[in-house]
Amino acid sequence: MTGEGRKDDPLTGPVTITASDSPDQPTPSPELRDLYRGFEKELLVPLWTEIGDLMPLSPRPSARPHVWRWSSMLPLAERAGELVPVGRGGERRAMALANPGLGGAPYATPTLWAAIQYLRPGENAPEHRHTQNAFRFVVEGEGVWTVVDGDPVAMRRGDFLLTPGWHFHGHHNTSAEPMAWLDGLDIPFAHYTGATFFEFGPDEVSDHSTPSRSRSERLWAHPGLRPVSRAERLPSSPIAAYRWEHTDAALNDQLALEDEGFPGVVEPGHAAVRFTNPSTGGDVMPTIRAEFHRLRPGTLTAARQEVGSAVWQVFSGSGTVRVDDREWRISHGDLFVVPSWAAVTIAADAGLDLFRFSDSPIFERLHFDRTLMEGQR
Ligand code: GTQ
Ligand code: FE2
Repeated sequence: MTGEGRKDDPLTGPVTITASDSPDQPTPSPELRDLYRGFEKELLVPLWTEIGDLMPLSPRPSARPHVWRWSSMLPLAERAGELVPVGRGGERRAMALANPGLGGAPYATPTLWAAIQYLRPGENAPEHRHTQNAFRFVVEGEGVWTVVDGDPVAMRRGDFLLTPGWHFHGHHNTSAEPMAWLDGLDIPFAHYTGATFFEFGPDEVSDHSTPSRSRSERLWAHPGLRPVSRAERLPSSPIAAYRWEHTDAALNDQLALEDEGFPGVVEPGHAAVRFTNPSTGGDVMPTIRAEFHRLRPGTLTAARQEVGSAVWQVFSGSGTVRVDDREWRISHGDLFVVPSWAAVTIAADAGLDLFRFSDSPIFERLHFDRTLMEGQR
């Protein structure tokens, strides 16, 4: 809505409903002005003044393409480690990406939260559980165990770890080094839709043991195998940790097969895997899709548009990313946001590994999903 700005009294103040840029607006008249004043008094908004914003020909999201530099975020996280305790109340020393198009809210996109979390040696982030689905991705370091419903899960470089909604979780750093990692959650989606519940758990994580594999992995993380005793379709993946060695090997094999003349890659020089829920074959959690992409040296991906938003993090290598009319050089740890329907292309220098997460499962479930690949217009 454009116009004069709302004054306190809807009866005597200026009419703020204006014809804006939509065609076929009625001719201004004192009667029309009274009609619009009546709408305002009754908290009604006529569609004919709003249609351009509400029903554009293609998505016009408020979120903007943006990049956050790991080299800028990490020193701030370290400083927060010195100045800000972690414990009950704040719960986590997590610093969220605030998309410049979302009015200062701590949201990377309208649906997704992305944050750098920081835990110093010996520190303990208390247990809690919430409706929101969460994951961790480890771009560097190790030494923290996240305890998910009593199951201690080691966090190491390259690992992708799950904390699906309503599972208790706390983190503790048993090593001599601080550790920083990426958190991804559906906090904005849950917040807007009024779907959030939260419960405190013990102040100390329930189990301080440090096994290299979690119980969940021992039960569920064997390729192509599921325990026969567990036949149900679970809403979220029961695998608490997807280990880097498996992700790396899968990507290496895709590229090796391409060399041998077999199909399997997304496009020439572009291998990718999606993390899945072994009980369904679908996405790891109801609201979040997660993938890992590997580009050979010199690969340029075809432009791709998709309904729904995504956040990418560079794991290793360097390159250039273009999102609509924005372009950035990217390297280790850098995060960038691709808003809904923005066209993204990525070019690798001497190879590029990227982690990506998105809200696609929401849109697919609602049949709002749509994609467009360059050359298929
Ligand atoms: O680690 O439990 O970045 O609850 C935001 C909310 C991390 C967590 C975040 C959380 C957590
Ligand atoms: Fe949490």
